[in-house]
Amino acid sequence: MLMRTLLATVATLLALPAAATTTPAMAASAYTIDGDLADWRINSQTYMPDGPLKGYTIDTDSTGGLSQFVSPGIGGQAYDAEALYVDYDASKLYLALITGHDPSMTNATGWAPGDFLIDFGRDGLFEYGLKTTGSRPGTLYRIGAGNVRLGQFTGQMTPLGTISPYRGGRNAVAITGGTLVGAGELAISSAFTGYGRYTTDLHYAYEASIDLDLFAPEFRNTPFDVQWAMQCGNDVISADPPGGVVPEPASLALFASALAALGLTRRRTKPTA
Ligand SMILES: [Ca+2]
Ligand SMILES: [Ca+2]
Ligand SMILES: [Ca+2]
Repeated sequence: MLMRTLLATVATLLALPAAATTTPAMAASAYTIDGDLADWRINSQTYMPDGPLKGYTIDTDSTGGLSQFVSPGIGGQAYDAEALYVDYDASKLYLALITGHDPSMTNATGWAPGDFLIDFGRDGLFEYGLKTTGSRPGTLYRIGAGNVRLGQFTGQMTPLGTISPYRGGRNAVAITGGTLVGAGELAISSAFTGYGRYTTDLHYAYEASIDLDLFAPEFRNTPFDVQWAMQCGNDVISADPPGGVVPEPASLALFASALAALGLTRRRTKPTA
């Protein structure tokens, strides 16, 4: 997907200078988890954030009806994941998602929304998930390989360029089990218009925060990805902020320059058609 790759690359080029100038004092950020993404300072036309977020991915802005390709499946605007944003400060991890997928859908009426999944180590296996639906939305689960629902598409790639380690190379899309760790915050907006290339298309925003203390100490300072998809897996979006949660303040500047030196860039899961 040339456009998809280009968009991700542009995002990286614009984000890296900002990261390089990030200081520990600037790392503190606060978001109000209310489903209103005004505090993320996102350009409504381009989805670009106007600030040094830790990571984000802007996906292809599809439109139209269910026969339109959104990669790896079809589904048009109703199954379009537009952008995923990740930030953190000294105490919390923050997530924001914009999608054309109606959060009120269920697997009986179409496909339910998936959960936010977090892959520490960027090996394709998710260690945590934040529920978006069901009886406990906004709660964090520690999950293993057997605790996820898989999407419909096989042979999907991980951010490292290998096939997804889940059965059939499928994308993980939602939590089916695991151990309840604690409560995060989650807010989902009602439908809104005015975003993206197709300003009359309906969008929905998810906003979440997770207390960093809920993650096991072994994952501190470990690179991680965040992924979301609706439960069919028709459109998958993934963002990988450089570095791990709870960076040590003194290491931040070094960390940014080391990233530049290594040529590390943000990559997204790039499903094959
Ligand atoms: Ca907000
Ligand atoms: Ca769209
Ligand atoms: Ca992992």
